[in-house]
Parts: sequence; structure tokens; C-alpha cells
Amino acid sequence: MKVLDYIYRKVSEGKMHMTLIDPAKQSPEESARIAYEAYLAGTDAIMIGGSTDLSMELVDETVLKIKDRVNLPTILFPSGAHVLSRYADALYFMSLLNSRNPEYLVKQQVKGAPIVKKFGIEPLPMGYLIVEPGMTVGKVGEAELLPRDKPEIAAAYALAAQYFGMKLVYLEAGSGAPEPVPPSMVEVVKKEIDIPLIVGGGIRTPESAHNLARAGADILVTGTLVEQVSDVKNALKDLISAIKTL
Ligand code: 1GP
Repeated sequence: MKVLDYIYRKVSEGKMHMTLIDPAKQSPEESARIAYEAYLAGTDAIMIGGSTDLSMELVDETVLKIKDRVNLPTILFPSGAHVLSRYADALYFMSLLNSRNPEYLVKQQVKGAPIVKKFGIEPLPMGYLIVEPGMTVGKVGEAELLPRDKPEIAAAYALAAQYFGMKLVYLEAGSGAPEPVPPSMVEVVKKEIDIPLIVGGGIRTPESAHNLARAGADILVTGTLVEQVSDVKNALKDLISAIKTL
């Protein structure tokens, strides 16, 4: 089954959880172990990406090791066209819509598109929106950060993504953000759009995941959490059950 069909089907049945793995943070074997524990905890897909200075070899090896251990979709979350792995099932073909720099709006995508076609990776068209505080990705992506207290601005961006024909919207507070995107913003954005809403950045507790899911997030992403705990399975189990029971 195509990954986009899988996501749309899952979202029609309930909330989804995705685990983000940054290949730069540990060895490919360790990344595969984390993915396996996340799978046991009930995660629905593995996202691979993060750091800007990744090598293609490391991404390739990480994807392959993960695929050896878990039978879940592997989705690249690329920082640019230089890290596309031919072994991934899909990638977020994303535009950072609130960037000031055309490089992140369209130029990296132009570089990447022929590679995506050649490798036969499924592109998942996605509007990527960075909300305050934005952390590293906000700085690197030269984002005009979306103000936390002006949800209507985020909602207008999300609707523009939908009208462009994008199939997903990602509201990002930035990896390691002290607080996730406010649930009140998620609620306003979700009301405005019909496509699935992904929320990530700073989600570390079952309670905050629950609140975001209840506010309307369809897909919750956690990355830092799995790097920080020794027992990935149990930490994620609690968080995933807090969103799946909605
Ligand atoms: C980052 O939204 C993801 O792009 C995950 O953020 O690392 O804070 O979980 P965390």
C-alpha cells in the first residue's frame, strides 16, 4: 500500500504517532533498536531526518538497518536535497512556507525532485510551518516564525497549503522546544483545513500529547524523547496510549 494511503486510512480511524530518528545522534544499529522499541510501543511510522549535516551514506545505512528490524513505513524528513535515501519508502516533499529564503520554499525541492523520481521514493506533498520558538530549524530555515498568540495566521498558512494541493500540514515548534505548539492554535488550524494535521516539537509527556490530539492534531511526532530515555518502549507506550484512547 502507498504510504499516503496508509496515513489517510489511519487518520480516518484515529490518531497516529510517528517516531523521528536523527541518524546523526546514534549509530545505525542503535537507530534500528530505537525504531524497534517504538514499533513495540505502537508507533505507526518511522521518520528519518533532523540534522543538517548528515551524509547520504549514514542516512542510507540507517534506513536499511531500520527496515531490517521493523515493518513500518519509513519516511524521510529531509533537511535538503543532499540526504535523499533510495531505500526509504516515502519522503515528505515539503516546502517551508513561512521561510524568507526561496532555497527552503522551492529551490531544494527543484534539486530533489529528479532524484526522488529516479529513486522511486513516494513523495508526500506537505506544507511545513514553523511556530515560535522554532529552535534550530527555525534559524536554519530562516523562518518568519508564526506567533504563538496569533493562531489565525497559522491557520491561513495551513489553508494556503491545502489550496496548493498539499496533502499534509506540519505545525512545528522546533525539535527540543520547551513547550509544544499551543493546543489552542492546533484547534484553530484544524478547524480551517480538511487535510491531516501533523504536530511536533517539544512533545515529551503523555499529557501534552493528549491535549494536542484532543485539540485536533491527527499525527503526533516525537523525536527528542526517544533519544533521552533508556526505556524507549515504556516511555512511548504511555504517550501513544494517551492519544490512541481519544
Ligand atoms: C522535530 O517535530 C520534531 O522536527 C520532533 O521534535 O525532537 O522535540 O520531539 P522533538
